[in-house]
Amino acid sequence: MPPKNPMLLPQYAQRLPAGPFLWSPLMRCDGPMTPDLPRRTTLLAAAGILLTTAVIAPSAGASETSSDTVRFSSFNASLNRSLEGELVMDLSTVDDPQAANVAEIIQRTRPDVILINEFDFDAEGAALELFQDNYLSVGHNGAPGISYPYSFTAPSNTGVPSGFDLNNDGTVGGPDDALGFGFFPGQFGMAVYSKYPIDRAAIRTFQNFLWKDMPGALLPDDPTTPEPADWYSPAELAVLPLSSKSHWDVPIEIDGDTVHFLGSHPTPPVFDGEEDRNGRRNFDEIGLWADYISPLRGRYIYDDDGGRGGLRPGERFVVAGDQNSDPFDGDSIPGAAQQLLDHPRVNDAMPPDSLGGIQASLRQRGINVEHDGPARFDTADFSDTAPGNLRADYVLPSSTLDIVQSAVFWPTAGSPLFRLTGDGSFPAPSSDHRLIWTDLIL
Ligand SMILES: [Ca+2]
Ligand SMILES: [Ca+2]
Ligand SMILES: [Ca+2]
Ligand SMILES: [Ca+2]
Repeated sequence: MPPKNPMLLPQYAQRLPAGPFLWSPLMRCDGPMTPDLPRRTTLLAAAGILLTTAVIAPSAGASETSSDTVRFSSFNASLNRSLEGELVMDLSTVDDPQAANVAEIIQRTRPDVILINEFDFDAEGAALELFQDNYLSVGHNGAPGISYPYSFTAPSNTGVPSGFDLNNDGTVGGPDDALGFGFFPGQFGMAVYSKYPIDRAAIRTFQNFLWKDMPGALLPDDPTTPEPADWYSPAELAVLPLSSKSHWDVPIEIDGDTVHFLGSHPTPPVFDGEEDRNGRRNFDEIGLWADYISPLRGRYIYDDDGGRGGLRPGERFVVAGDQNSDPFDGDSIPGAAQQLLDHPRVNDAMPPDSLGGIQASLRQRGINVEHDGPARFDTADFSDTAPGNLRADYVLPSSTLDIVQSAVFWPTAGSPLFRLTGDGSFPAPSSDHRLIWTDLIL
């Protein structure tokens, strides 16, 4: 079977078993050890970690972090609603079943620092507060409540009218002409909760950085005209931000050390035409963080307060979020996720994984069985016609941070917690994405 993504093979030849393969539970136990998982002596041992901490543990205690590690997490929780104000209404009660399931997943995995994607933004921060008070603080089905003294949210480009016909369908208005896809301002926004203090004065946001100001930006081309890269007019490029939501650098203060928590949610690389305007934006949105963590390459970047440049050399960071790009499968531009995964300053030594993801792939079949990427690393349960289940969500620490363990919260079908994720059902009990976490030693 020819590789679907020939561009990927040179980069991955050293890190994965040769040739196309399907990851099965048998291989997981007996197959070749991939050299990118040095801390796991056997895959069976990895399975044991998952079984005891993430998948079937009925109490939260088993997945509690030890005192010298910090658990960073990313979760596209689908806490978005169809109408402005609807999420605040839902969270004003204690009986929204989806919000309760999302909260229980967080309670059972107990992150210290978490980025939530798809959390509708409101200017008062009401949803942020209500989710804490009415859901996270309230125990669910035996999982104890969890309290985050620190939190952060900020406006998102989603649903903000651009005033232009960005999708070139001849009319102006609607979600596809907004600065980021959305039906109202702030839909599909983001939120951060933390047990550790946030250095609020040092937070940097990149909501307004213009796509055209990225060197080598992959600006899309209108294929019906001879001019290159002209899908967007100069007037449109003068207002079009790179970030479809926002990019945040949220410094977390952990026992005297600072870890820059880098949150974003690049646009899905689909829902467009031959010009691939969303695939190209997705690639560059991922690339913004890749440049930000590269002291020289990041010099062009400006934040929403006019501050210039990226992270200083030696700064520690964790990139988190739904990047909407799997390194092997799906529709993103080949190499999009690898901008971070193969970055010399990024530690991708122990990707979060799960037995539940393997089982889901084998159970749901469809395009999943044709995937090149190992199902154990999948984080999203998408349609099995296309694109199938993908590794879309990431918690990527800097290479100066050591990973102790990591997991995808994807319960196996026999687990009592399977009810929290379901099986490709729509609407999902919680989300079509899974929470992932990584324990780090500072
Ligand atoms: Ca339009
Ligand atoms: Ca053209
Ligand atoms: Ca699926
Ligand atoms: Ca997959």
